[in-house]
Amino acid sequence: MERTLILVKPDGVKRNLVGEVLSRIETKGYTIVALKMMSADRELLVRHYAEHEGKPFFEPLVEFMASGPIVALIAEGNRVIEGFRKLAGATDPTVAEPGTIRGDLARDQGTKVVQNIVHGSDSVESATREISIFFPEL
Ligand code: DAT
Ligand code: MG
Repeated sequence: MERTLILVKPDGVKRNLVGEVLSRIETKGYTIVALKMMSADRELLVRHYAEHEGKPFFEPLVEFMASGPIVALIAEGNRVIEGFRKLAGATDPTVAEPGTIRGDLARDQGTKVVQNIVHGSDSVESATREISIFFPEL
């Protein structure tokens, strides 16, 4: 069965949207198989976002993701990687479709990095890599 790494980012936790995000994952029918609230340090975040190193939003992204607690979880189900990306919606919350997490719950805050409530792995390879970063104990 396929697995994906999902994060509720600091903006989602600050705005008390953890329950709303979990509810959308569960209502869709995916199974949450691991879940924790944590503070991500810089070293972990640099590994997680390695593909973006050197981009203008990289430092703001790492700083934002370290700015408060996050919730990390593993969801499981057939095609969950693609399915959660659809639930999350487009990266830019202004153009994310209504009905999606980002389209319904986020907007442009005028910050250097886009704040969009959730992260979801984008491929089987990313999911395996990201799960081992956030859940090394599994
Ligand atoms: P996604 O989270 O949809 O997979 P991504 O992996 O391309 O998007 O980027 C990681 C995060 O970085 C994204 O959720 C928000 C932020 N981001 C992406 N592109 C950006 C940009 N052009 N300007 C500012 N922030 C950006
Ligand atoms: Mg991504």
